[in-house]
Amino acid sequence: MRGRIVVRGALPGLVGDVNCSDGVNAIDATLVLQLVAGLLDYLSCQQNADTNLDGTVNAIDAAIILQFVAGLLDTLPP
Ligand SMILES: [Ca+2]
Repeated sequence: MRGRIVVRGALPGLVGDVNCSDGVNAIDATLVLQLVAGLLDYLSCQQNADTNLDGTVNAIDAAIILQFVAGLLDTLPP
């Protein structure tokens, strides 16, 4: 589309919502694991994947999402 610049990943989003669904659930954890395993090249809202804000996306972030979904964590980031 001419004359239009779309910048994805620059807007702040809901931490843990890696598929831009406006919610955080086990699907987000699954997507993070698929990214880490190399099954996916990127996530729709990958900027929300670093749930512990340590600068990397790994299985720990998926575990944190699941802990949040299970009610073990009150907030994301924890
Ligand atoms: Ca992280």
